[in-house]
Amino acid sequence: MLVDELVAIVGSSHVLTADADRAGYEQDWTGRFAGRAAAVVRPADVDQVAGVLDLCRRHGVPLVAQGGNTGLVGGGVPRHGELLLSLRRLDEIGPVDPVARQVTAGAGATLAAVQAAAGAAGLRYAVDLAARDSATIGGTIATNAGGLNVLRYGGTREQLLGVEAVLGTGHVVRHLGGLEKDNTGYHLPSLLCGSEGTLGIVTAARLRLIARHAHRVVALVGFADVDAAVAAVAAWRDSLDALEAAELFLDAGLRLVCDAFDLAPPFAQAWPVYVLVEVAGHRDHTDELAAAVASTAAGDVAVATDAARRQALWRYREDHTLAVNTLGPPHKLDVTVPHAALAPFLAELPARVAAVRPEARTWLFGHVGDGNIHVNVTGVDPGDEAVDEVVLTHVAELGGSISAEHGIGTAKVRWLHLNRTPDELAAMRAVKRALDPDGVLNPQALLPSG
Ligand code: 2HG
Ligand code: ZN
Repeated sequence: MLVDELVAIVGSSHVLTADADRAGYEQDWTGRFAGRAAAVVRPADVDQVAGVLDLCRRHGVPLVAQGGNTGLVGGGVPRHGELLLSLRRLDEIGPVDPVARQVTAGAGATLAAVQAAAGAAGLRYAVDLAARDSATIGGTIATNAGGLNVLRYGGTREQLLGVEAVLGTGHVVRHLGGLEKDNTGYHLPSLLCGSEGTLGIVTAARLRLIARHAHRVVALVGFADVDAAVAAVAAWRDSLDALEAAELFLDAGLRLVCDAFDLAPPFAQAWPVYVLVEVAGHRDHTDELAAAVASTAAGDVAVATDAARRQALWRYREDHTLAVNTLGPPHKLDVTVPHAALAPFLAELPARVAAVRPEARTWLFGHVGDGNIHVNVTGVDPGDEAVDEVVLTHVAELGGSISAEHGIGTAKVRWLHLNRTPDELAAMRAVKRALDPDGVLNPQALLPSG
């Protein structure tokens, strides 16, 4: 009956019920989180999304929204038999307004497609991340995705001038005028951004674009230890106004990437810690970057200005996710650590993990410029949460965040209380009840039941 009603809304070719058709939507990219969807439905526009949501409310059917299925916290797959609503068909990108520097993109447009549209108009979209070819605008809004350039431009929320969304109440809100200054009440885009599909389903967004810089330089720098690397990044954050990214990885991760993808290592000598730093501007910042690197305790340095060589250096960092997954589904603990605690955190964490699971391997990499470390742990069963408990508790004790940029999803619900007070959780539940009164929107994600 549900399927018949879905077919009436979106047409039979967009309601997937056969196992083979549904499989790609039912399991997350890492292989850690999976479920069996009631069905997969692929609406074409906001009216069809509203129709599906209305159906879910009438029948009390829970619903999980999905974009490119690149989420890493089990928030976009039907782990509890929900209806899976894929937004990928809503992939239209409107004309770029080069004067206001804005574009309207459908929820299903990929980050790469938005970047290409912005690029064709001589502009750029500030949010960039390794999964750019699959990750969608809707998914990045749902999770308030961060990525590589947060230290200069902020995360997704900072780029969001307006959204179109179907709320759990059934109301369609649409505020896509793109006025930079617009203090006319509650800022629903900010509320929906990071709400992980629990309050409404974003169907389109008005995005701020930024200037495309003519000069871009990447340096990969080896360091003898994490103290030296973290101190160097702090110095660069102060001295380099054109700093776009500061990424860290360790020697073991580099070797894993080189082995997995048959890459030559960057230097003849191995260094315990590597930092990749990128600057970009309307003028050439190469000399400034070289001077900034020389003034730290840097070891070997590789500098790249042309696109191919820059990309080759980035691969050592960006391919960590793919390389780690060759070892089996990892536990992904995406955390922020206060800058002052970063060096001891990185140095001591593997031992803390080994104390509870000696067979585990800990991989540390991430956006060190904004304190965001991607703790990946392999060699532990997907359902064994002992390591998650140790790492997240430790991060909270340090004053850090248990989710820097991936969200809470279903994976971290039981630890949300480490970062949020009972009063904050009560306020969030009140918002949830107001905007999703029937409790159909991603009910297992984000908020612990109160
Ligand atoms: C990245 O920064 C992504 O590459 C994925 O956020 C991180 O694989 C991860 O843990
Ligand atoms: Zn990341």
